Amino acid sequence: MAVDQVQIKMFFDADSSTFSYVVADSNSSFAAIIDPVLNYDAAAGAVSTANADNILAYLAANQLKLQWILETHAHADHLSAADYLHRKTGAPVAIGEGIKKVQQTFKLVFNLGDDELLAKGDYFHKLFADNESFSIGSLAAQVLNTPGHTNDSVSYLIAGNLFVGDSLFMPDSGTARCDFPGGDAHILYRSIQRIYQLPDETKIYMCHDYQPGGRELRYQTSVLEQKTQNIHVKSDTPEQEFVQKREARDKTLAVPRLIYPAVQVNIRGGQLPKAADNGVSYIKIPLKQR
Ligand SMILES: N[C@@H](CCC(=O)N[C@@H](CS)C(=O)NCC(=O)O)C(=O)O
Ligand SMILES: [Fe+2]
Repeated sequence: MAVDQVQIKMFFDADSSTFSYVVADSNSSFAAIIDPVLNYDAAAGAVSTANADNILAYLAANQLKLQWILETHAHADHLSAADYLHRKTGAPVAIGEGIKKVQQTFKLVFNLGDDELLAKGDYFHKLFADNESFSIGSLAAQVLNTPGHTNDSVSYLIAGNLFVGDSLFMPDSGTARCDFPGGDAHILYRSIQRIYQLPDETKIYMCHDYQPGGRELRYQTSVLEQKTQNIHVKSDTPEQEFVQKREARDKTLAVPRLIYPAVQVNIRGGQLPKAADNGVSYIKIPLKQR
């Protein structure tokens, strides 16, 4: 299959420094959306859909038919627009089956009843197993489990293009944090070794870029560039050295600004918590007394 059948369009949410993508098969006009962002004004508790509507406008302008809404993981820093896009298009929302573990963890954190969350992959239409194949029109796609940042992190390999979520950042930023519940730097190291087994020319697409030193925004790199230049983990970096670096950096990071709303919505596939009897949906914040 010719790689130039793949059309990749990047969308950037400046508020959370998140990249979303539309990946389309130019032969069939079928497309997938990866990691769409729902706009959220935390102070007002207001969600809106400017980002997602922008993606829908791109699909319409290019006469693309949405076949999949793919999440690389349950994000902790922004809300997902997956459910909004599902309601608009009917396309299924898919994620790695590790979401069950993430749901189990946060079901306890937020004290959710079975009527709110069963933690069995509910709210998602498709749970991918490791190595599972699927297609976007005539494009072959494969799911690689790449946990470590979260339990449910996967990478999507689509015709030589790898969408890694937060398993890797651009080489000058290294990797994502591993200090969320279920995160583990040892496991992330092994996931990255798995990515480094792919052909050097495999293109890698980021989910975030925080523009270290104020440099220009970058969202694409390659396996070779990562193996030779990643500041946390090159091809010959020992596991222990990576783990030490990663855990030391994690100690310096603040809790993401939107972690509570993001996780509560994203473990439900982007649906807001079920409305209370007054018709209003609420986000919970577990309080700690220090
Ligand atoms: N300041 C951002 C941080 C977001 C964040 O923690 N991002 C995760 C990925 S979900 C990460 O790995 N960050 C690494 C870093 O900031 O070095 C926020 O509050 O939203
Ligand atoms: Fe993340």
